[in-house]
Amino acid sequence: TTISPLIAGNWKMNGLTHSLEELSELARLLTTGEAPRALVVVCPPATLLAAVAAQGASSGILAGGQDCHTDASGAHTGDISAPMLADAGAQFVIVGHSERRADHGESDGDVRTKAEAAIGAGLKPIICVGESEAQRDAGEAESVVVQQLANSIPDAAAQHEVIVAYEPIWAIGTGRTPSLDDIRQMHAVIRDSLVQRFGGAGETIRILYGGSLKPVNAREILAVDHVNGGLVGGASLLAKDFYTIISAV
Ligand code: G2H
Repeated sequence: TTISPLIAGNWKMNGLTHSLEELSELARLLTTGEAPRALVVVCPPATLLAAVAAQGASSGILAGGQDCHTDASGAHTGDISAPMLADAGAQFVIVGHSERRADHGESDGDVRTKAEAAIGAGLKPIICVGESEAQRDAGEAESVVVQQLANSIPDAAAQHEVIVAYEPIWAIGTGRTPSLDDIRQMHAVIRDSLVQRFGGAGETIRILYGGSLKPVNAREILAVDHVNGGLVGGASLLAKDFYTIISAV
């Protein structure tokens, strides 16, 4: 099965109005250079989502949210629902990023419910999993990730498009990445677990790598078996760097 690659930028809590100039530059690079092989997604802070969706449309840049509430609407001050993200022009939403799991105590069950809410609103959830450094050192990385997959991915993934992002927590924003063999091994384990649960549909789910993906390491990491693209944090903030990563696919 060939899966079309996807590169998503996660701006996290970075980005003011002037950041849209980087988006314009990315659009210029994407439309003047060779057409990218990868689908390109930008997940800005919610304040910029509608602008990114509108401005990205002409260059094929798709917009995504960084989180959504489990409910569609209601008395949840400060939260944003999946239908709101869709209304603002998003087609994707990241759920269960390790920073959400850590900062907001989100459990696998919460992540699964958010992914269901996303699917219900017509969004494609990018469901994040990944082990901590202590778990890797204890030899538990694979069992932890398999457990997170089992509990964070909704059954609806058999009929609806979902994306998995493997982000080892110790590689996030640290400049450290797992070895190519470790990435190959983990992505194979993730693929097996998706196929075991979802059969043929599990063969087609994209598995992204995330964690200190940069222009200097993108080409080799994105070439690893069952790495179907990347989730890029820091290096997605500069158009030039993000474009280099997109072009490395
Ligand atoms: C991992 C990644 C994007 P960074 O969180 O989600 O961030 O590329 O900065 O490590």
